[in-house]
Amino acid sequence: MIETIQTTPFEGQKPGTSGLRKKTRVFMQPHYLECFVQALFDAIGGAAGKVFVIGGDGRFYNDTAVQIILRMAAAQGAKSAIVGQSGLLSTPAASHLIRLNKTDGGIILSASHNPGGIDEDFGIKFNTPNGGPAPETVTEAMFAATKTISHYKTLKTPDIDLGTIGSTQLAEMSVQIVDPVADYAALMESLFDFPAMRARFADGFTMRFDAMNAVTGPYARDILETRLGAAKGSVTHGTPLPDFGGMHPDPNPTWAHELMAEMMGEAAPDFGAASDGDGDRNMVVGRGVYVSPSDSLAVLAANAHLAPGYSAGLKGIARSMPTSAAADRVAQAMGVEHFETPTGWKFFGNLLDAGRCTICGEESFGTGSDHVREKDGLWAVLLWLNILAVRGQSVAEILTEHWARYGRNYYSRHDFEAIETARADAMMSALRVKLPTLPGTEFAGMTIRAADDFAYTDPVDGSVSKNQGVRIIFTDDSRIVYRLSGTGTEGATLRVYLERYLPGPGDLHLDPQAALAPIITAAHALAGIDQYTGRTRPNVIT
Ligand code: VG1
Ligand code: CO
Repeated sequence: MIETIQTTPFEGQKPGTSGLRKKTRVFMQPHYLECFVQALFDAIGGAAGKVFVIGGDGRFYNDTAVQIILRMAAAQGAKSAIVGQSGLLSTPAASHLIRLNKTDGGIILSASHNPGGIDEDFGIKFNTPNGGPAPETVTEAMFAATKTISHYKTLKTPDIDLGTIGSTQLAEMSVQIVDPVADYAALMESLFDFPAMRARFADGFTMRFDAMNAVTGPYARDILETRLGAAKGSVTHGTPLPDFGGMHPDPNPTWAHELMAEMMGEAAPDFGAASDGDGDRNMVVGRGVYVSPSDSLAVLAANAHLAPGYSAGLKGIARSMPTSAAADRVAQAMGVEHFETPTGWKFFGNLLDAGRCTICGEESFGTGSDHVREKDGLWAVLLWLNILAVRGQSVAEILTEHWARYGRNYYSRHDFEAIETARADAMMSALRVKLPTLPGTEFAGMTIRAADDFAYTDPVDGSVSKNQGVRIIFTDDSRIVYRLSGTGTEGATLRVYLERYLPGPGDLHLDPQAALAPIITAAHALAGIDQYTGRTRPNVIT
């Protein structure tokens, strides 16, 4: 029986860099999730007759939210829903199912790399029929709808069983519960040289994959251990838990410290990797060597032709603005286009759909290709494994050869988390006001060539996105970028992105923090970080 529930709008239901993220208890308030879901359906022209993919990363409230969304979809007259078993789907697997089944989009429950649990974070995002994150026009329409909402529609029915694969019915809507892994694993087999990788594992190649108790565990076990023959136990923290077992599922050296310690230790395996809450991020580590995400993107792009799915070469390479220019050098050498987009995967969608680029990446441990419309953590790990299997070299050797050929873009991101929003805003405003006066001035012995607030005009549809981060570029192309995070749920997070290019042949193996020291000094002085935020040091360095 369809029910219409009267409600009033909630403040602040504004999607950020990737969906709406709030504290879990905020989402648990009566009508809160329902209001956003109704606004979402209204913003896309209703759900009647449509087919949606629904699933999430298994964090606390995932199962309840899936049931709420299913009831609401059925009440709006949706035709059917494709749901991952137990409500689980990684973000890239959801993107694939949306495309494979030619659906009208999907709803993914995740706060991605943010911690999970009743006192941590929850989130919801909508992906369009191309499988990619909703573009800004759509998220703006959703936000507008949340401000005027007066009622929502749902069903008065008990929960359905999400644990059994097969078809079931929710009022007039059919629900298909599917294996979350099968179709995704088949897609990976179609792209990569599984026999070569299997042979390398059979030869004694060792790896560790830290799933951080998040959604990738079942995918990694099936693909790495079962299909490729990595030793049992290669996947650690492989069972998705509602609170991620207390881990912060952000695959970077700070939060994936167990993996880092093993990879830097004496008995390190050949290869290490970790992924985030919803499985779209990856961190890659060789024995004794950390691979920065910007370098990973460049190496993957330069070697992608070694995998069957990319043997025809790349159409182009895209990176987010704060990501280092290492990938641009690869594109230039290949003679293909390269693009610089604002932060957030949604900006790659048009380029991928238009066939202008094949591989994309962000400095925040995100890499992916035109196989789906999301970044894809396991995909990146498999492409690395494919390259390692074909080249028969170590991660360190591959990096060394890469830098010798292209030079090295030393790179680091410094995060200042949970600072007071008012102070962060004041710092950014003061910086923006100063921008026109900066070119020609000197900081820490370096001269500024250009200073601006990044604006992007989408080359496919002409849409313009402004205020995407402050860029300070020096005469030697070294760079500082300042941005405030759009995924946090507490206070503000200041991200400072630092880059310096050294062409080689010398100085290709410096400690990045040492190589970047003058840029770091300039970054603090220029923006007055210490004065505004009260912090002299970042709390996460990647
Ligand atoms: C961060 C990253 C950005 C990424 C986004 C979503 O956004 O910087 O590159 O696309 O998270 O990733 P922000 O606004 O906090 O800098 V995920 O894996 O958390 O969905
Ligand atoms: Co994620």
